[in-house]
Amino acid sequence: MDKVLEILLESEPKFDAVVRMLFSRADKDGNMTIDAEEFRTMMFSLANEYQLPQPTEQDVRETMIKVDINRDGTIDYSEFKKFVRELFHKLIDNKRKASM
Ligand SMILES: [Ca+2]
Ligand SMILES: [Ca+2]
Repeated sequence: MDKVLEILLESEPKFDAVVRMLFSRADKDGNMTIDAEEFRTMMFSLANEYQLPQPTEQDVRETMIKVDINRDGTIDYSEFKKFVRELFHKLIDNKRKASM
């Protein structure tokens, strides 16, 4: 799986396609922003999908604050893209550490 993530990070069009897919999946009401509740749902489903430890409610709140760069209380596409990039880097690092 880490190889797939590395390939995605190397290819901007591929990465963008994945970010778009994740964004539209997280944006349940389709208003092109991810609010706190949508973000929370997404954090839990990502943890399931990538076999990560389930985040706590506090993790979710703290992550939301970090991701919401302009502090308008919602996550827009560019904020989301930065978040996914960091998340993928973190997943790759975790994998590397686990295999050492
Ligand atoms: Ca929304
Ligand atoms: Ca924002």
